Amino acid sequence: MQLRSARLDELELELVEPFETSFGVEKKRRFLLLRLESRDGLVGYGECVAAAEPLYSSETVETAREMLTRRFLPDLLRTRAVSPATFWAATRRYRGQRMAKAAVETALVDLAARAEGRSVAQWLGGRKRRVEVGVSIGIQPSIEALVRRVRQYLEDGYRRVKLKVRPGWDVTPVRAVRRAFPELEIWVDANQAYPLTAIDRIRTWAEANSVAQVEQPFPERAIRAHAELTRGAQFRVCLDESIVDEVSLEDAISARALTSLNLKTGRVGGLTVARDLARRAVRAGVPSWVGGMLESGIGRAHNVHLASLGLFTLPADLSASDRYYREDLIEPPFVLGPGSTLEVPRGPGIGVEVRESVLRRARRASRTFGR
Ligand code: OSB
Ligand code: MG
Repeated sequence: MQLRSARLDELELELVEPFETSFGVEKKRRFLLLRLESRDGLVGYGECVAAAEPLYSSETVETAREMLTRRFLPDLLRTRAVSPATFWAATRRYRGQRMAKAAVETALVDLAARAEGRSVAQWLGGRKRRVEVGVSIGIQPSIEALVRRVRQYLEDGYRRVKLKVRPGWDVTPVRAVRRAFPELEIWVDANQAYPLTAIDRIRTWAEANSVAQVEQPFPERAIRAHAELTRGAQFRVCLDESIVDEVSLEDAISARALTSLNLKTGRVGGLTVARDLARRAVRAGVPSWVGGMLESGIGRAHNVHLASLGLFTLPADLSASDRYYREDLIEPPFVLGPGSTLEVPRGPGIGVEVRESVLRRARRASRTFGR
C-alpha cells in the first residue's frame, strides 16, 4: 500500500467532569489525531495519547508533533510499501517516541484491516464480540462525592472500579468505598506517587480493605520496590508506566515485580507491540488487561479491538463514550452493555465513523502532508 496524504490535527475536547490523578487535574484534553489516506482512497485514523504536559510520560503533544512532522510522516509518504510492520522496522532505531509511533501504527493497522475488508479485531486475531470493562475514577473533592460517583457508576452497570490514589488520598477513601460496597471489586492506581518507603503502609490499607489490585505505586524505574510489594501480597501488583518494551517487561517478570500488566497501545508504540507484550506476559503467568488514556472514541475503538484478543483476561479501563467527553468524535458511541461490557465494532477497520462536525469544532490546528 502506498499513501497519498497524511493529515495531522491538533484537537481539544472538554471532559464531562474534571479527571484528577496524582499528577494533577485535567478539565479538557489536547491531543493529536492522524488521518492517513491511501492511493486507493482508503482512510485510517490513529490517535496520539501524548498529553499536554510530560507527567505520565516524557512525551508531550509538542514532542510527538515534532517527531511526526519532521520525521515519521515525511518518511512514510516516501515509502512505497507501507504497513504496520514496515513502519515499525523503519523506526525501531529511534529511541522512545512510542506515543508518536503508536499514532502512526494504529492508523496503519486501521488501513491494513480495511484493505482486507476486516475489522481491526479480526486483523489482530481477536475473537471476543464484547469486552469486559471497568471504570477509572479520579480523585474527588470529598469522600461523599467519591462514594456518590462510585454508586452512580455501579448503577450505570460497571462492575469494577479503579480509584486513583496518592499519599493523603488512600486509606480514608478506599475504606469509605469498601464500607459502602462490601462486595465491590476495587482496584487502585497511584501513577508512581509513593516513595519507596511506603511499601508496608500500602500493603496494610490495601489488605485491610480487600483491594484486588494496586497499580504502579512507585516510580517507573523502581522495579525492586514493586517486587518487594508483590512478595506475599494478597492483592495483584500491576505495572503500567514501568513497562514500555520487551526488555522492561522481561526484566520485571524475572524480578517478580508484577502480577498484572496494564497494556496501553500508546505507551508501548502500537497495537502489534501491545499484542506481543501480552503474549509474553501470559506465557509468564501474568494476566494482562487493556488500559486507557482518556482517549476519544477513535483511540478507544483501537483499544476495544485490542481487548478482543483472548490474551486479555482482566476487565479493561475502557468505559462508555458518555463517561469521557461532552461530545465524542465517533458514531455510534460506545455504550455500556450487559455484564459491564463494550461491544467490539464489526465493520471494516476500527468500525466507527468520525463525526466531521465535532472534529471541526474540536480542531485547533491542522497540517497536511502529501497532496
Ligand atoms: O494510569 O491508567 C492510567 C488516564 C490518563 C493517564 C493515565 C491513566 C489514566 C486512566 C484512565 O486511568 C483510564 C481511561 O481511559 O478510562
Ligand atoms: Mg495507570
